[in-house]
Amino acid sequence: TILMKGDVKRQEFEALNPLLLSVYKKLIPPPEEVLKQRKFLTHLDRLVSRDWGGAKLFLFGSCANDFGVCNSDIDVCLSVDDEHSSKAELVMKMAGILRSDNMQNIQALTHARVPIVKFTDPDTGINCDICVNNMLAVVNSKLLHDYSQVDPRLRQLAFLVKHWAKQRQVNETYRGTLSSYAYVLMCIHFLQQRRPAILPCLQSMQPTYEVTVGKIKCAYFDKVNTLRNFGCSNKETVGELLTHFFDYWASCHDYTRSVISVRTGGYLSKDEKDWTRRIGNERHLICIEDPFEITHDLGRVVDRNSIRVLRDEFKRAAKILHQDSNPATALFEPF
Ligand code: 3AT
Ligand code: MG
Repeated sequence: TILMKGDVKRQEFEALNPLLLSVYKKLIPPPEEVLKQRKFLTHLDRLVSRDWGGAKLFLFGSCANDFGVCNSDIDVCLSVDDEHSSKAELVMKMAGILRSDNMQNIQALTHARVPIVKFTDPDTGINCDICVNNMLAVVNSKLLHDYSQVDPRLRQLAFLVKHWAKQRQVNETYRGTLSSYAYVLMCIHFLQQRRPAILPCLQSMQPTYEVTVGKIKCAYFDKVNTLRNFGCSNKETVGELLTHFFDYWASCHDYTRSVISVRTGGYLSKDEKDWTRRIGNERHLICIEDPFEITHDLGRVVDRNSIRVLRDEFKRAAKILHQDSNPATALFEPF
């Protein structure tokens, strides 16, 4: 038989895919960890309802969005109706409640852009961050969670990308690289672009879920259990997808003109977003539109130096996946 170019490609991925899937499986939190988290959250919920009438807790971030690997921190949002207190004051009050309950390493970061209180639960060893009235993060976590229910390849791809980013130290917003949230959006966008598409654009479908947070209306189709077969005509494996993901960011993305947009399921131009020049510290060197806060570019933390680091890491990853004899090891090698 004559081996076609496509067949050679397929064979390349046939060896790669099981290796990557085994890395993925090791990253999934085991059931006892999930139980431990639940126990901790039940305790925290009781504490707040006992000591702070009217306050409510919401889970967000990787614990709520289905993209949490082992030993992730827990992100919690405290929702409280109090026009007279600043977020910093509310964070201080929460810190007081935690202190009275003997939580450990309590740090109230009241001057941060988003004030939070960080602490450790001595019973479970869980690290937790609590912020105040940040319901947009709760809603965007639900959006990510709903996307993850459409096709299992999203969670596989995102776990591997997050793991790669942590190992290679390009998941540090304070050093100018991207947040986990940004990486998951990059994965969703990428799967929306495959042909046939693996993910739909939930925000351009008839909304079944609508909430307003401040001035922002969040609406999308969330009956995702009806979409379980959406991507099934595309047979690509996570090995192929991860390779093409890095190919895309290494050599196909138009960094000069393009904005990726999960909200529209496609691309926008920097011109139409007015993201063409540096304003203050926002340089827009890689543009990722937030799905709800659409004036918000998740790439704004990236600077002249870190864009080079990022693009070099994308190229390194792509090269390894195409050429290395032991790609799964080289790809995740600590920086
Ligand atoms: P880790 O597993 O902790 O790395 P994560 O999913 O918890 O990943 P982050 O720690 O980056 O993600 O952020 C926690 C949540 O905060 C995710 C998202 O709901 C919200 N969030 C983070 N960064 C932004 C941002 N720039 N704009 C809006 N929401 C954000
Ligand atoms: Mg987190």
